[in-house]
Amino acid sequence: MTATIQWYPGHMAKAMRRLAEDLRIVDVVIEAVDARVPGAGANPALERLAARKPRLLVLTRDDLADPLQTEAWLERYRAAGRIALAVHAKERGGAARLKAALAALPAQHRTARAIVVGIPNAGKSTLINALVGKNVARTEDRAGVTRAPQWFRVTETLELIDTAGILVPKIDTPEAQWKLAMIGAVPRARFDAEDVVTRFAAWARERGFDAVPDLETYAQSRGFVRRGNLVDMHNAAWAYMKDYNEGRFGRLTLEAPE
Ligand SMILES: Nc1nc2c(ncn2[C@@H]2O[C@H](COP(=O)(O)OP(=O)(O)OP(=O)(O)O)[C@@H](O)[C@H]2O)c(=O)[nH]1
Ligand SMILES: [Mg+2]
Repeated sequence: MTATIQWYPGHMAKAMRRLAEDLRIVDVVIEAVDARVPGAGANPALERLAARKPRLLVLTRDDLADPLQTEAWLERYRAAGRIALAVHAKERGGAARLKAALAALPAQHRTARAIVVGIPNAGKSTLINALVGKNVARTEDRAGVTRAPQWFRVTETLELIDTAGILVPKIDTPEAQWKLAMIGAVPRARFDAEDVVTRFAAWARERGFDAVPDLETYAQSRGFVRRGNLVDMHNAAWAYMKDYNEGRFGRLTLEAPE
């Protein structure tokens, strides 16, 4: 059950300390946040750790998020004086806009060292690949792919450090918990997929998102039925999450700006 999830594995505490060190030696901070969960998917510790650095906030997975919600979030960031953009990092256009946003930062930061930070699976390594223009950093759709910080040269004048995703030590609400699990930010061994999917489907039903099936219906229709007509809810739940993360139920943002 979600309530018993242990959210903060030991290596994340270590990564957090390492992040504080790395932040000291960089000129620019690129913060990757999944556009579907911009609230719970941000790391509030950055406000303190990176307060004095120029920061670029990148809403990732623009292609999977609701465009109106993304616009609302971007407006909110801009109102707060932050530089923010949304990208589909696997598209050429996304990479170009990201480069333009970096180039538009104050001149002294263009010849620079930049760090890419964010929660697990936010798309940090994919942003690096987009900036470098080839697949130099390993990416995969699960939390905890990048384990140790790694430097990459983007241009003669720009170096980037990719970092391991870090979850906040305490995730306040059950809503934030299932949402972060749903987008793949929580290591798979640390939550119950059936529980997470059930909460997601209930959330979608409340909002009238008809393209989102409940788990039982999904399991039946996708043939997750075992001998004796038993429904294999466990494997169905994992397939369901994968489908959501590939946009099969439409572009759904899980949090609106307050
Ligand atoms: N659809 C879509 N998928 C994306 C986008 N950006 C990244 N991904 C996918 O999201 C998954 C995770 O991306 P990564 O770059 O490995 O994420 P990360 O933040 O480096 O993850 P960790 O190293 O585990 O913390 C990969 O399967 C990427 O292909 C995007 O803009 N759109
Ligand atoms: Mg990574």
